[in-house]
Amino acid sequence: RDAAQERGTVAEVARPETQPPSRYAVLMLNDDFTPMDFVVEVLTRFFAMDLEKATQIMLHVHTRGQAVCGVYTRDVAESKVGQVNEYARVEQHPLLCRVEKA
Ligand code: NFA
Repeated sequence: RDAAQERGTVAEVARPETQPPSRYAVLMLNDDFTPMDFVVEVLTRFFAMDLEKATQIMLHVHTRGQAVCGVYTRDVAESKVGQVNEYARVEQHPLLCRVEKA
C-alpha cells in the first residue's frame, strides 16, 4: 500500500503531455458614443469588478483605446464577449469587446 492508499485518496500521476489550457484576454474597445456609466455597469456585471475597479478600467479604455477586462479559458472568454456585445447591441450602444490570445 502506498501513501495515497493509506489516505484513502486517488494518486494523481503527472503526465508531461497534458498542457494547461491556453489563456485568452477579453479586450474592451473605446468608442465615441457609449455612455461612461453604461461601461461601468457592464464591467461590474460581466467581469465581477467593484465600482472603483470598473471606473478605473473604463477610464483606461476611454483614454488609451482599449484595456484587458479579464483573462480566461477560451470558452469563458468567448462567452463573456458574446454576452457583453449582445447586451450593448440590445441597449443600442456601439460598445464592443473582443478575444485575444494572451
Ligand atoms: N469614450 C466614451 C465616451 O466618451 C466612453 C467609453 C469608455 C466608451 C470606454 C467605451 C469604452 N462617452
